[in-house]
Amino acid sequence: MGLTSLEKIVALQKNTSNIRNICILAHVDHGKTTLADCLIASSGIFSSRLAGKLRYMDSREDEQIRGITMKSSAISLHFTSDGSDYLINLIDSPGHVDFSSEVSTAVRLCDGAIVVVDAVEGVCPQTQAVLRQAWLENIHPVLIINKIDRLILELKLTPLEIYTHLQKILEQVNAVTGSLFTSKVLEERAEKDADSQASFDNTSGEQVYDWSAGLEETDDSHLYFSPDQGNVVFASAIDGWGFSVQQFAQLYSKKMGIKAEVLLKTLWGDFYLSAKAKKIMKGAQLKGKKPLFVQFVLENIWSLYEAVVIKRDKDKVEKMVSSLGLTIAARDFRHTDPKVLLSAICSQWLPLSHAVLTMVCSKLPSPLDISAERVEKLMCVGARRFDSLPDQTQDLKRAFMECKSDDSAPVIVFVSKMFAVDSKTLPQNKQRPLTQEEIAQRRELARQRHAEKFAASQGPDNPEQAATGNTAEAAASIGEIRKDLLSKQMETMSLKASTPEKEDKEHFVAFARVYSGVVRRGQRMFVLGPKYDPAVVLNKLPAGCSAADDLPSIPHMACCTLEDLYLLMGRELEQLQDVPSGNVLGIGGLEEFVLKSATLSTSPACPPFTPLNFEATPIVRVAVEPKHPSDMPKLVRGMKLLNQADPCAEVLIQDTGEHVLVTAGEVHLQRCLDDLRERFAKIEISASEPIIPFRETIIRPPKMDMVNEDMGKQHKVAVIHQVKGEQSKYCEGFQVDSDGLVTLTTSNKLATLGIRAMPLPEEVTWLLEDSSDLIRTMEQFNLNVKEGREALEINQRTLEAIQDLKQKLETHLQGRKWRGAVNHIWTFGPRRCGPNILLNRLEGYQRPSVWQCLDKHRSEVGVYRDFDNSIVSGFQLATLSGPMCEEPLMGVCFIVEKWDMKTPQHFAQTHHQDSVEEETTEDLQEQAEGEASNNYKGPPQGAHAQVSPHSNSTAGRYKRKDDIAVADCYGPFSGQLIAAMKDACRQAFRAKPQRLLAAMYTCEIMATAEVLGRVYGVLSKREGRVLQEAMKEGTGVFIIKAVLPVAESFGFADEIRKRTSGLASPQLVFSHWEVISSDPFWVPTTEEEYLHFGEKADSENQSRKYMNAVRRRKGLCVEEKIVEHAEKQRTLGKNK
Ligand SMILES: Nc1nc2c(ncn2[C@@H]2O[C@H](COP(=O)(O)OP(=O)(O)OP(=O)(O)O)[C@@H](O)[C@H]2O)c(=O)[nH]1
Ligand SMILES: [Mg+2]
Repeated sequence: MGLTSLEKIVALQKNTSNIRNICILAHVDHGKTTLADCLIASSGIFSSRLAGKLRYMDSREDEQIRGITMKSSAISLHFTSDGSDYLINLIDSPGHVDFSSEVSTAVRLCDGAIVVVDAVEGVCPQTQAVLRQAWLENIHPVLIINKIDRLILELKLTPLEIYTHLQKILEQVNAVTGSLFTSKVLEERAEKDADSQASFDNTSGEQVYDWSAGLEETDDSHLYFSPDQGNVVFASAIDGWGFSVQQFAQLYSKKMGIKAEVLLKTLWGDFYLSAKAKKIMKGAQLKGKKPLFVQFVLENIWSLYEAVVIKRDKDKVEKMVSSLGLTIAARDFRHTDPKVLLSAICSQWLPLSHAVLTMVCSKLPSPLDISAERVEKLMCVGARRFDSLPDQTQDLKRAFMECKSDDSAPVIVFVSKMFAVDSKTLPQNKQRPLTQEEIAQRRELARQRHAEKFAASQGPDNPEQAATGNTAEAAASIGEIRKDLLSKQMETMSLKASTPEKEDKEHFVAFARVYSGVVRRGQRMFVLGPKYDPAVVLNKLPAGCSAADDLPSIPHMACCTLEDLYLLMGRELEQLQDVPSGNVLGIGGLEEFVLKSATLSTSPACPPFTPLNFEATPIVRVAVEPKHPSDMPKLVRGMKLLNQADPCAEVLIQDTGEHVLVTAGEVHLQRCLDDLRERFAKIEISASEPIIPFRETIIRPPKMDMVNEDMGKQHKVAVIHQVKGEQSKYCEGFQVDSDGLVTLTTSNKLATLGIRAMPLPEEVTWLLEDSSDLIRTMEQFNLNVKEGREALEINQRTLEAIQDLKQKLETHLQGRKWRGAVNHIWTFGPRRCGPNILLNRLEGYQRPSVWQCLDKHRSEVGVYRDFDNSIVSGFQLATLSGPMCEEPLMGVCFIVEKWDMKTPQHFAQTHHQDSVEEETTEDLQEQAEGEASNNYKGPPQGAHAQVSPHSNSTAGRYKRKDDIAVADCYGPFSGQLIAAMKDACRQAFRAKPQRLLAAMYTCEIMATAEVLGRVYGVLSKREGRVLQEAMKEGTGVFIIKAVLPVAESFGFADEIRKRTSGLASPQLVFSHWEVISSDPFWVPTTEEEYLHFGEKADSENQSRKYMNAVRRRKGLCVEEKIVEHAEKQRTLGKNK
């Protein structure tokens, strides 16, 4: 197929039913980019000989060098199938976990996905991740089992073994899909039940749930991958071949006279050809016969590989080529590398692009087939219900479903990421080759000029010419052409003049898709931020307004002009005038309006799309600074650009003033730093060692000491002793009892707090950690109610999830200590959604429950006590940075057991006997609150003082004198209470055995038996722990699953790769937080311990090492003995 012209692509863009927006997804190195090469080569963009070598979609230099894709990029291809023309908008995505956010940006814009699986490695962690992502976005997948050549050449399997191996891979993939499907059906079923229960709330008696019922009723056969369904292709992208079972069914039906439909159903499966009966029979395995797939398909391919690559049997190859009816160039036959001949034969016999694109066109949906479920999901941000959206917004669902491209349809566009492009690659700045017409025009011009010259040399009074009368005409036309030329020259000049300025500026192109309507160059659109809410805004805007109107400023909404529209062609961009619905496109000129992603629409009723599902947590952070301090402004600008150009990198300025870059992993970090150096900041920069996050927690008192001796009660006493000893250092005026209850009084002695810290059960901590979104929604609801704003409409599914969370907490928090705890939760922290709990155990204080969103009838009552908020804020601050090394807390429950507020009389008696003035607490508080709201600048979440329900009491006004002065000298009361609460929590925390939690990666390493020992060596050196080791059946490859602290992971992948000569390369994925068992404050106390660990005892203490490293980095004091054994040093000196 020849190269498709731009006009043709533009025409194809209008035929929505023949558009396929697809992405290629897989684990790293399973062959996505190689597959993309084959597909691109088939449309004539480059020669098919280069396919697999060029890796066209890996346009960055570092992608080519490292051999991994780092970003998703799109290309539009023209394909003809069964006489119809199709436009395939293909997106290649990266497979490395560090770039999984790029996969999310690709998946959002597509309707279908090609999932590639390596035939040797099978289903890997990222394969599961991408299948889940495709599932979450409701896009249809098809499967390619790639690298089948490796089974033949590397593993040397026989055709029958290959068949069994392929079957296993299919089973694995289908198992992943199956588990996704089951969880969804069960969820839907629960939802339905909840709905029906809600409608019969009072009438229904006891209900018995039959959870399996939903599964049996629902037909799921279409979901699975099966060669006979036509959604599986077997391939070797590197050799350029691939086939679906259909192709062979058609081939053999002609050859053998068996119906193609019959062959299609039996070619894959336990069927064999009975030579006697000349019939296809079932039960090949039982009877020890060759399955049809082996006999008709695999054996052919296998013998081709054998003849060409293994045996290099020229005659046999020639015979095969002629029997297949192929024509192979003589130079391919002569080539020394047999792979060249192989791919020449295979790519003619079973061209991969044909098999894949035919499957894509027939099995994957067009933009018109978008499902209602997907549309509703896209339109409902967070916990909102679709039917709670305004009517105008709900009407837009139709526009999504119709996907119309006429002018009446509202325009809806989603931008999934912004990517930076070199200004030279922009089509408007590129020097284009001249078109045929332009060349003709120039030729004509030259001819005319020549004629003119000739005429001039002949003289004006040439009688011959004057007589013809043509000169005037010719002169006129020459004049016109000249004018034309002049204007063109002017254009180029103006372009040139503007170029230097343009080159300075980084150009961003939005990676986007049109969901409805037609976008045009110069069109005005609304840019809707993720917090935009049409329900709030619509009534403020005039009906039928558009982005071109002069509108009042609305939060989270802006108006932009679409400056340029581009067709994305891999490494190139082509300029377009308009793009109809259903297409993927690039949009220029949005850098001022869109940071990373956004929704654009001509209708203000359009809701922002749900945010992208990012799988990876950015966890690796480094501080960056310019080599030359004067370059700081450039660095700041560069970091801003980097933030915009990367979907998941975060940049921030820490309290210390450091510029911090947060990335998903080591490879991602490297890429970000390279980009910063070479592209965005263009300066030399230095990056700190990665900053490793830790968490602080407490545990139950251990029963054994470090040498495994029973400790009895001695430890408890030691801890309390330690805390008391440190009292004077940290905070005055607190007491701690033998049980760990800390009592602390505010500086002005008006309030006393009693706080106790308790470790949360592990399950509760994980549960809270996983449910942070739910908790945030809940707390948002509570805050709205508290501040008297309109209650948040929470959808049924979220309510269910909250109910479920509550129930789970109740089951995990069992026992005397936790009785009634769930209903007494005060709040969560840090940031009101973290994995720590504040518990209310105050007698006589019933505050509104945190679970009030579950209480439909608002039957529960309760009033907030004054300064409730200060307690919450103090708790938030305490959990945000703990006493060990100012890292956030995790898994800690603080229990408020005492909160006394002294009356002012008492206060006055004790402090100012001579100025006894009567005053109510309320008055004092009222004033303190006033001050608090003016002065105190606490954390943004609700640090402002709570207005007490009875603070506006009509009690008489009293004179305030010294009392207030005393209160004043310690600062506003609410501030004091916050500080006291924070200190009390910290001391309560210290009264318990403290531990650090380390962030852990999981990694899955594939290694052959020879290098297994080395892999284990590296793992144990880096404190890794092997969880599982299994051998992949029939391959001789071991899969090792291990966990490894993030702190030890830097350079791990490289080290493994080096030690195993590149045979094993691990993928590190953040998995969880794990308690480091050693006590950072431990010192040897018993004789055995001295014997065992020595006097200093720091060799073993991993946790102290980590803690001190963090403290040093943060500039906190570190207790360490620096000079030891001074005598020895002296002796050394003497000996010299
Ligand atoms: N033997 C064999 N090797 C293949 C095949 N397809 C790809 N490869 C090789 O596998 C390696 C990875 O291929 P890529 O296409 O870059 O893989 P990818 O999935 O794009 O990798 P990422 O983008 O980094 O996730 C390259 O060295 C390819 O040459 C195949 O069919 N057979
Ligand atoms: Mg790739």
